[in-house]
Amino acid sequence: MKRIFGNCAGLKASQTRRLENLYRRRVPPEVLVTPELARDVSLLSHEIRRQIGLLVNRQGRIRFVLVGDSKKIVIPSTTEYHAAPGRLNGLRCIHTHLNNEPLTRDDLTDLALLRLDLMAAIGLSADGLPRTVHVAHVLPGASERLPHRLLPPLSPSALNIDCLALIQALEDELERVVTGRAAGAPRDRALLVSVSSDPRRQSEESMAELKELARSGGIEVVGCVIQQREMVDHRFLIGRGKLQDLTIHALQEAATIIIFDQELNPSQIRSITAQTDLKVIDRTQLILDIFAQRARSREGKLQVELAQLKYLLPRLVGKGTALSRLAGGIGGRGPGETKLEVDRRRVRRRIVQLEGELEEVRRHRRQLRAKRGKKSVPVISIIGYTNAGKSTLINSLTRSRVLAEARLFATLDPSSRRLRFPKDIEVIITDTVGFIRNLPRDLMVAFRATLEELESADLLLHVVDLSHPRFEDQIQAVEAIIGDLRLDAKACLKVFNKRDLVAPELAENLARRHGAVAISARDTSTLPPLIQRMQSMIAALPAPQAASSKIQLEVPQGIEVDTAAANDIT
Ligand SMILES: Nc1nc2c(ncn2[C@@H]2O[C@H](COP(=O)(O)OP(=O)(O)OP(=O)(O)O)[C@@H](O)[C@H]2O)c(=O)[nH]1
Ligand SMILES: [Mg+2]
Repeated sequence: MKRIFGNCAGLKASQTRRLENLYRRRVPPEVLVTPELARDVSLLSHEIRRQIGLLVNRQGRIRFVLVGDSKKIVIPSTTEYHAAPGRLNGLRCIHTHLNNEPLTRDDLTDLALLRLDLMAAIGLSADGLPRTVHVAHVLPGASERLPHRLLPPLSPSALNIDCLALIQALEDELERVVTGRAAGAPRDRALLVSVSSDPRRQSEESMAELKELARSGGIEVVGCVIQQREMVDHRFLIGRGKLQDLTIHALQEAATIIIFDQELNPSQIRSITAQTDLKVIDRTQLILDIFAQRARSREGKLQVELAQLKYLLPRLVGKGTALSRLAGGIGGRGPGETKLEVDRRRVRRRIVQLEGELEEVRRHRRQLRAKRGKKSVPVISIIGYTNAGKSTLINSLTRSRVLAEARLFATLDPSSRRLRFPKDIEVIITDTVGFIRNLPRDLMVAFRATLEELESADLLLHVVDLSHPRFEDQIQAVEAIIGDLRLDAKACLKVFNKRDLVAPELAENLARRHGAVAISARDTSTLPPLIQRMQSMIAALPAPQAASSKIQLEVPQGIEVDTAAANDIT
């Protein structure tokens, strides 16, 4: 005996039996519903004053019999009929409308959200017989909010529309739209969402950065939604209605992932995933995933994996699709090189193991630093917001080729170069991972080995992208992190980069106001004033560094950087 879904309370035994018997009926696959079945369902629905619904598969079998109330019907979550991207879910819904109403907004929302093959309402006449049949189907590639098309109302005697052919045509069209939009690339297509009570401008700027992050992560951004709310819905973060709109928006754009600008807690991720049926991640996870893509050295990989596992651990509860989506991250990349273990116990064990290995790395690095310290070669560390031009600068200074790219977090692994100032002054200059506003805590902790390198710096070069509209906020974000790392007592020189993109007087004024040197890292002819400042700052350092390095203060003509020594020393 098959179960009846919905509101059966108060029905007579004979009525329940008639409902159950509906499971035995068959519908020829090519017709919407037979006139006899339409009539029987209508009369029963009229008798119990409740809507009755049938979910029929493509073989014409009735898979679900539903009972609602006089106004609506609720479709159970048909997880076994999950629609793959570019497909429909294989079920058509045929239900009764007691007063011959047309399809409602709820009906059309169900059609789109559940990706039903078709949605039909049999409108009843006053005597309970079928009067008009309203049919709608999804409309592939539509751009309005509810992507559907209503067919002209059908008479109950003319229900032999060729459903299968129609459904097949729809699927072909859907698939064409999806693959057409995805241009054959298996890249993730993201809808970006920001929900906050911040001022609009702030949300927009933050969204712009999220977009850059997504782009750097190899994700195609198909839409951005900013919602400002006084009160934030704790379960979904975003209001229910808005979430439904979002789901439909995502369907239309064939999005595969939703990325939130705000940090989501584990239960928010789960409920939004369940509701939208899409991969859901937040800004933190996006950054972690980018790091995972970029890490090249063993140390970098260990650190990223540790950060990812620490982020995931509290989010690992139960099993199911939400979990596997969570673990997948962007493009299904697991942490580091190893496939993510979703078993919490194993995750914990792995965390302990990684921490041990990283401790080993740190010890090794401490020894190296100690050795370097004895030789007393001054160390200059380049720091700054991601994409400020740090790697470009080290390349220009040392004529080497550290990867520099117009994407966020191009550099993860630190690299050091020898740099010889004019007249034999030698320093070590290091390039390192870029900073970002709200750097995820787990990352800060995991990257301790890398960041500790900064402790041995004698001078920090804080590179700033002067052409960025929010460069002052970026300076602040970097200074906050320097404070967190307890490096604020170190000598620090601000380097205002990309001055070629800014009006010359403005660059000079800003630099003067901030005590910075304005340069263009791409253009070596702009570097001499910087080299001069670095030299004098190194010279001014307290002993023993300054004493033991052969610093020359005067700048010789035609400053040249020793290229022979520009070799990687790590
Ligand atoms: N116009 C202009 N572009 C620059 C200048 N310096 C760097 N860039 C560009 O800015 C982008 C980022 O440069 P990178 O050197 O990779 O920046 P980074 O600070 O190392 O970035 P991450 O390693 O990602 O944190 C690249 O496309 C560079 O070509 C400059 O002086 N002028
Ligand atoms: Mg870099």
